[in-house]
Amino acid sequence: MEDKKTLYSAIQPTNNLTIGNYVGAISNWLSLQNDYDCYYAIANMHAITVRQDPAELRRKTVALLALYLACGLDPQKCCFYVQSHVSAHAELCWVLNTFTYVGEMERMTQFKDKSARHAENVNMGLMDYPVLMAADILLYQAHYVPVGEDQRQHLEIARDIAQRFNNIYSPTFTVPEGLFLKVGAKIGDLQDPLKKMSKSAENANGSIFLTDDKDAIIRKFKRAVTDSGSEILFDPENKPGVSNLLTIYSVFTGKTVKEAEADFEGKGYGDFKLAVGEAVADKLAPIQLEQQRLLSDRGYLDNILKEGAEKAAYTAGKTLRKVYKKIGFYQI
Ligand code: ATP
Ligand code: LTN
Repeated sequence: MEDKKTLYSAIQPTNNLTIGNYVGAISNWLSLQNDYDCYYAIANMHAITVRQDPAELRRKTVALLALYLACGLDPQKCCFYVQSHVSAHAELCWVLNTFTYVGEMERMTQFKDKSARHAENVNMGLMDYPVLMAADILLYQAHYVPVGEDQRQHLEIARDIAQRFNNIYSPTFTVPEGLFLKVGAKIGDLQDPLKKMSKSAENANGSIFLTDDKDAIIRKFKRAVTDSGSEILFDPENKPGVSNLLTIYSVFTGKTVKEAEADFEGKGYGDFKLAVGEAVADKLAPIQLEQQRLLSDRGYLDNILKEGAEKAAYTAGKTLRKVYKKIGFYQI
């Protein structure tokens, strides 16, 4: 047990999750939970970098825990906790800020995107987002961080900050590695497959939410853009729409992309889109039911979060104390 490597990841409790989050993050976590010491956080401190309604943020926080469990993540194997319940995150973030350059943060793609989208509220937190994410990861001495492709740049920064600190003092942080899926690390928007499917996209027809019912799912897949030609082949460069749908189909049915292609040999786009929609709807229906069932047992969920916060605070506290000692914070 003791020699398992540590794995860390988190999702923000903003909006409803999309199948992009499911495929890029949660489906990957599921396959890793048996082999690693896993920490899966609910990143509510990251969420407030864009304005949130307080009641909704509270509701979405427990809903996300219920979703983690409904998807099959096991509280016996994983530590689930809410980021704001462990004060070490904010504390280490402050220290790491002094090892991060303003120019580095200004160059982050997500910062540029989000500042353009929320031009009325380009707050310091939005810019500091990657440093808080580095603090999350480094506090747990995580070896691996399974995330979608869009987080690659943030992970690089976390590695840079860790190495910078280790070089100035002495080895303190494990330098984390990203774990990206070969297939599914970037699910495209159904209306614009070159863009990532996003929780906060303007056009809701491009995203399938995990809360969507079967009718909505089938309708959105039927409207999904495909490519010229009529063959159903995996070729992301020339057929981004079809390849995106094949990826989704393969993850939701557990088939390889080759097997998925074979299922649709000689078939038309109409049949194909319907089959993808049905595969997704069939997989999501029991998850949705289980999430609702879990949400009616708030005591059980709160208990998981309480135990999770205790375990997380213990691990994070050890790293934070080491850091405070190395940088010369007076201890009593
Ligand atoms: P928002 O659109 O509100 O910025 P988001 O959809 O990017 O949010 P996050 O909470 O930022 O969601 O990300 C949660 C996880 O889902 C991360 O690991 C991220 O890389 C992954 N992810 C998000 N979108 C996709 C996608 N389209 N394809 C694959 N993985 C994704
Ligand atoms: N920024 C991440 C969510 C996140 C995260 C983390 C992921 C916050 N802290 C630490 C991995 C490790 C995102 O997916 N948008």
